[in-house]
Amino acid sequence: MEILLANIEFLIAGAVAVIGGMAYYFRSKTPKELPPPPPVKTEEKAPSVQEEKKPVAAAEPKTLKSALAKSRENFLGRLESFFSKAEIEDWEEMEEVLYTSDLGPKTVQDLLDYLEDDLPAEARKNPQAVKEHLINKLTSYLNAVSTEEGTCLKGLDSELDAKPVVWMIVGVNGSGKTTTLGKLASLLSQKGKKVMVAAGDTFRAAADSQLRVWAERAGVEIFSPENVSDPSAVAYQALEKAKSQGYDHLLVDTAGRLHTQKNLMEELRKMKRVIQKLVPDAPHETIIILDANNGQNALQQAKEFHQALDLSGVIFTKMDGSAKAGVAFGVSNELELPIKRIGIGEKLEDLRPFKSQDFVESIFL
Ligand SMILES: Nc1nc2c(ncn2[C@@H]2O[C@H](COP(=O)(O)OP(=O)(O)OP(=O)(O)O)[C@@H](O)[C@H]2O)c(=O)[nH]1
Ligand SMILES: [Mg+2]
Repeated sequence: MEILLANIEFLIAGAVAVIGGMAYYFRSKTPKELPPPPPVKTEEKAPSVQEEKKPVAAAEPKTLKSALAKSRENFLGRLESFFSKAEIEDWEEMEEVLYTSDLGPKTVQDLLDYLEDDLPAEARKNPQAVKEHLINKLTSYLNAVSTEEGTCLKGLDSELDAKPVVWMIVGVNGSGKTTTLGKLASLLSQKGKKVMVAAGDTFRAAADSQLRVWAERAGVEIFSPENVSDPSAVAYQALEKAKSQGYDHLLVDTAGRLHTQKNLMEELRKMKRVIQKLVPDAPHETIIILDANNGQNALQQAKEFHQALDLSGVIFTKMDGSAKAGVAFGVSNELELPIKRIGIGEKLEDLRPFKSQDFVESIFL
């Protein structure tokens, strides 16, 4: 009996010990019961001489080559397997790579016709000869339209005998119209021009405030009447005001629209007609903003907007990070539209002049 009782006592004591141990274990693991971290006394954190904040070096301006790295990889990278061999063995495979690039089918066909006409069959096996001819031809498409005169923005890169110089900025949704317009307004303002921007995007609720931020940043006037929902009316009233108050430039922002939306494209035509009632030779610049990420679709957009509005040029945005910058060759060759600037980032200094040679070298060399 005594032995039995002693065993029971022993078992109870053991169980208590185990339960106690478990309770301690779980308590110690419960986060809310962990002691709070000791308060950090700021005076104790005074930095040593070595730790003192170093002045942050100004970020290096982006280079075109770094911005175009993905397009380079996508274009040249895919062709490199042909160009790096001793001989081009599979011409058709190379054709396929070109057709699946962002040049657009017409430009690829033009290129292939040129290579076949200009290079004897033997030379077409020579990777270096083919590469050289390909690059030269692509460069010639850019050079033909993006000349110094072609890329010139009126009243910014050259003087224009018009007051105000009227700009219409158009394109599909989100391509970068308002941002680019803001950058252009800043550049004009920095040149000492008296600039007004008109909030012709009456469709998107936040459009007005976005344009206002850019106008403030650029130090220019914004025209954004309340309760006017017709974008043509905004453009007309803005132009009346800009004319009567001696503005040098009026930049009209517009709502994004798909090139396939007939009624919205008609709305832009109407805006242009209305502007011309006050200034017959305006708009002096009608620029489509194309997102370089859209590749061949951007080519289609430019085609339709050009048909509707007779564009004066193109600004490609988001060339940084796009793998489809090759579309610039297609736009130049098919539409013969000059590329007036390229956007390689969101900052003002990221709107760069377009230089054919630099562009080609950044992609191919
Ligand atoms: N990385 C990069 N971003 C850009 C560039 N240009 C514009 N963006 C960005 O693209 C986005 C859209 O720009 P918006 O200017 O609002 O485009 P939008 O065409 O006016 O748009 P909607 O008025 O809605 O049709 C914004 O976040 C811009 O900062 C560029 O060159 N590079
Ligand atoms: Mg906008």
